[in-house]
Amino acid sequence: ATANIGVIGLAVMGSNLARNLARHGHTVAVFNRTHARTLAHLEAHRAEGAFVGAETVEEFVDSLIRPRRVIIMVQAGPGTDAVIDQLAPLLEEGDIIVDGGNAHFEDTRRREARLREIGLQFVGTGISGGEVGALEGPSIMPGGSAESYAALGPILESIAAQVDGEPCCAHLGPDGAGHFVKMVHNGIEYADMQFIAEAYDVLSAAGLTAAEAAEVFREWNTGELDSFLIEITAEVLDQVDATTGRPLVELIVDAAEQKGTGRWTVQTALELGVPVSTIAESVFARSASGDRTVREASRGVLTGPDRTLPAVDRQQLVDDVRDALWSSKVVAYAQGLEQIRKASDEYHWGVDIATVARLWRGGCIIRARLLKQISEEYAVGRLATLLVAPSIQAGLAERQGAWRRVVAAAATAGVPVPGFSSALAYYDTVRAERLPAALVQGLRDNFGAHTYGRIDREGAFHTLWSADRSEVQL
Ligand code: NBP
Repeated sequence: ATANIGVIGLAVMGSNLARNLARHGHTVAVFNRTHARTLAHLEAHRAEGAFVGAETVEEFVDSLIRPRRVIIMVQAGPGTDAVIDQLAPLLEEGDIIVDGGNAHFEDTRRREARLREIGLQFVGTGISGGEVGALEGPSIMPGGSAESYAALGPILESIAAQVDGEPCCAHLGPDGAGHFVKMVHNGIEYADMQFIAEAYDVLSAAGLTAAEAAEVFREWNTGELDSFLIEITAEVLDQVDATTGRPLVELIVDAAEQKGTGRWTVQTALELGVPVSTIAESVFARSASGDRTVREASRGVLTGPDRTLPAVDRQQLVDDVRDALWSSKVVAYAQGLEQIRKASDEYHWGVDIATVARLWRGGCIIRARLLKQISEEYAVGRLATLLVAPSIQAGLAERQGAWRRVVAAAATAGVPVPGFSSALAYYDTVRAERLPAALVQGLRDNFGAHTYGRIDREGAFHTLWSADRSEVQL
């Protein structure tokens, strides 16, 4: 046996991850269900490092030195279970199976528990950065036991993205912690993209062409909004269709698709009782965009303003939209990180939020300059919410006038900004002295005798609504 790590599944992600490992001096055993893919991988990339190709799982396992470390990069779901079922009987106590696919954290918890029973370590790991990241340095979010991380961490850290000399890879907590963090990463990615799309929509309504909007995003990318998604937004907006000469973005069907990790984030948040309203709005915005029947029935029938923004100074509008984008983004991070904190408490994972933000600074799709600031704020101490971290709170105070102007102008002009407005509504909700939830409680007591608390007395109270309307204490 010569290989210190193995990769099963050589589609784009697995192949690139194996190449990244080999380029960093690791001897990588490679196996794919369809052998032709293994041969193609070896043929194309043999010169990049040391690969040991295997035709059978048995051969693959035999080529690994102990403790064996196997990264599974196959289609998430039944594919992962099929590979585990083949692999597990051939492994020995202390060997480590890593699942680098986009698994649901509950599946990871189930697999970890089952494999632990037979003495195997199972590490559910989030890997973000797409195919380029897998090759050049992804953000890696491993769960699993601390013991498995001791044997695996140095290898993963060697291939992860590096920011300020630190790898974007660290142990996050036991069993499903890594995949949970990756899931929320994707949820925040949905929100980030929705905010960017709304920013573009408002700029378009103000008369900017796609090329002019691209220039605005390029400019934003040199400042506080500096991030991968803003960078590629400029690239997409700048793309001109070769046949028509029109901006490509105007020719793309306006129905956003999804693979499901955003939905998982929202479903899980509902169960944990964490309001991730910006992420939910982003998932719903995609669904609404794809609802052809409702859109066709409504277009031209439901009346409203024609997207004409009130005449404003163009530079002022661009700056306002930038501030609305920054503020909304901060709210999405606050909500997503709060979801991770709640799950960590619920499952006793002990996830360090500063570490999560640190791992996201490089390699992944949501990498952004802002994450350094967020990580530093969480490193100072436990925050009830990111929004009250001193530098963030000050940033929001400074930008909220612009944020409100954008939401108000968009509403007046009939430009939908569900992300910006739900972020602002959340901000105003959490800072409110009093909320109309008091009336909701009154209504619940009226029709269902659900009782309410009082601000001036301890205990649960009920008004006898259908009798003499006196109040009883329960
Ligand atoms: P795919 O998700 O397209 O999966 C293809 C691979 O799965 C092939 O190697 C295929 O083998 C293998 N496979 C399947 Br399908 N069913 C199998 C089974 N029952 N037994 C064994 N192997 C099976 O590949 P990918 O796009 O490279 O993604 C791999 C993982 O990484 C996924 O979980 C994905 O969610 C995750 N991920 C992807 C990205 C991305 O940008 N693409 C980013 C982050 C995470 P075959 O060649 O024999 O058909």
